[in-house]
Amino acid sequence: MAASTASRLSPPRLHVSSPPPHLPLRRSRLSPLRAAKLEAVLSIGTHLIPHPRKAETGGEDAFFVSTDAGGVFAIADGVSGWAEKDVNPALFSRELMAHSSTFLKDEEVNHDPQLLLMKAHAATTSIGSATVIIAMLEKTGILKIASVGDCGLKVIRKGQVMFSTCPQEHYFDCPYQISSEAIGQTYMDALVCTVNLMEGDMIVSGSDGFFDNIFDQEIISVISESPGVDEAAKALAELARKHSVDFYFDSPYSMEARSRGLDVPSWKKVLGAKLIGGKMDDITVIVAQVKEVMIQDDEGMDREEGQGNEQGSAIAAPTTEQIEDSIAT
Ligand SMILES: [Mn+2]
Repeated sequence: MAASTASRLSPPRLHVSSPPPHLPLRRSRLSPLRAAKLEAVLSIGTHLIPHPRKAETGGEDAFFVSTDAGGVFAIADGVSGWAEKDVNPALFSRELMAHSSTFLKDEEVNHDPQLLLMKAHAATTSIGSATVIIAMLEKTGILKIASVGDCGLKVIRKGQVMFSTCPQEHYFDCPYQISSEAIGQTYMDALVCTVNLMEGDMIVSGSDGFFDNIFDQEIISVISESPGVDEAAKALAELARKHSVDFYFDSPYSMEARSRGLDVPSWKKVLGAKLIGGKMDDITVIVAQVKEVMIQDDEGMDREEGQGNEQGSAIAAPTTEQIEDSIAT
């Protein structure tokens, strides 16, 4: 990416209500009849490792990826408390992702992740609730995000985190959630933002089970050592899983718990005990790299082919291989 695109280095802006400006990523103006233009696309890798005790059922996280526009991905994390009411928490998150995938090309959605969330939520019939994040890349390089709860997304540029979403919660361990019940949140409660991306930027998104068990510096290090997005997603998920079952790892989760005043009983503290450890949970990681591809723009007509993004649209529960991974390790 040319240094002349320094304007896109400006910090991400919160999206309020007006539509984001559609700045061209970079455009060749050699010929009005047969111009070539550059479009931004995502190369996406995913990995899901269920909670160790939920390996057989695949856990309660769900996600999907699509090549629609410049690339789309989403994660939903079924709230596990529903199991106490004899409701399978995976049903709601999986249905929310299935509907999100279905409504991607809906005219009213119009490539707006918040409206996609509205439609997908309205279509659900399962009982339950889920945290959710949806991210869509426009071909101009603008990433649009809608998130309810504590799934997260970070953008890494040149070895530094240059953007990070903030979790939404009612209180510690009780995130905002899209729900089958009126008491839950809706698309109107979503954190909505846009980020201008550059070629080479890496997006790392995940469920809380990922970000509760890994530090930014570890993410940056794994990303820099991985040959591709698939390998990066797998390596990140496996590192977070390793930390999640480590009673002695001082995880982001345990640090956050202490900062909220949670602690071991005082008689244990006298003996030197400290509230530490990872947090066992389903772990979903999506890694996406921003690439520019040259599109022949004949007579001003946009073409969809030749995006260089080989992935089709897919809704995912964990693969058998991933479940076996989590059992074996
Ligand atoms: Mn979770």
